[in-house]
Amino acid sequence: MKFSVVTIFPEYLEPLRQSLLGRAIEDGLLSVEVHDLREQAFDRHRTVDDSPYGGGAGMVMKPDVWGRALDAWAPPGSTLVVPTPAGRPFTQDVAAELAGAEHLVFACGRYEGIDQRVVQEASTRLPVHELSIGDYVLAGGEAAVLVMVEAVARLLPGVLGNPMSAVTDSFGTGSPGLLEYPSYTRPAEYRGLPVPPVLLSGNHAAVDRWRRDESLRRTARHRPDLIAALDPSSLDERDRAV
Ligand code: 6GU
Repeated sequence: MKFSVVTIFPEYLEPLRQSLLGRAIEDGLLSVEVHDLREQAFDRHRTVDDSPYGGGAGMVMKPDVWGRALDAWAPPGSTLVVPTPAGRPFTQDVAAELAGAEHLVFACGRYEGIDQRVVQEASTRLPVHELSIGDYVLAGGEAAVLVMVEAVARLLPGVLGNPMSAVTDSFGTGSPGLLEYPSYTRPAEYRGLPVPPVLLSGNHAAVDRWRRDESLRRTARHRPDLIAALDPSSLDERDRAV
C-alpha cells in the first residue's frame, strides 16, 4: 500500500518513517511519499492561500494550486483523504475501509481550510473522504494524518508483530463495541498492589469472564455512549449484572 501526503510542512511528517511504520517501509509492506504543496504554486513567493470570499477571519488555500497538486500526486485509482474538523468521524471502521485502498493521498489544509471546489472536483474522479479525528480543532491536518496513517497501517497484513493485537484491542473485533480490559505483567505485587488473583488462577474461562466484566465496567464509566449503542442481544445475563 502507498501513502502520499501533500502539505506545506513536509518535515512535520518525518515521524511516519519511525518505529512501527519505519519497519514496515523497510520490509516493503508500504511506502510513504511526502510532497511540498508549494512546488505547485504559481508565483515566486510560492503563495498557497488567499482571503476568503464573503469575508471573515483567516486565509483559504487556493483551488488552482491544489488542483495542480492533485493532478500531479493523486492519480486515477488513488483515494483522496481530506483531514478536516468538519469531516465525518474517523473511526476503526473507517480505518479498516481505508486499509483496503491501493493508494491513499492525504491533502493537508492549514489556515481556514481548502477552497471547497477542490473536494467537489476531485470527487468526480476519485473516492474522496473528508474525515475528522475528534471534536477539537487542530492548526492543520498534519497531526491528523499521523493518526490516520498509523491506524490504517497497523491493519495491513504483516505490519503488526502479533496480528491478534489488532483483534483484542479497543474498537477491534475482540469484544465488539467495548473498550479493552486492563493488562498486568510481573511482578505479582507492585508497590503493595497485587495483580487480580483470577489472572494467576490458570482458569481460562474465569479469566475470559473477568476480562469481559472489566471491559463492561470500563466502558460504562468512560464511554456510556458505547453502552447505549450496544446490541442488547450481544449481552448475556451475567453482562447485565455488571
Ligand atoms: Cl482531521 N483536521 C484539523 N485541522 N483539525 C481537526 C481534525 C482534522 N480532526 C479534529 N480536529
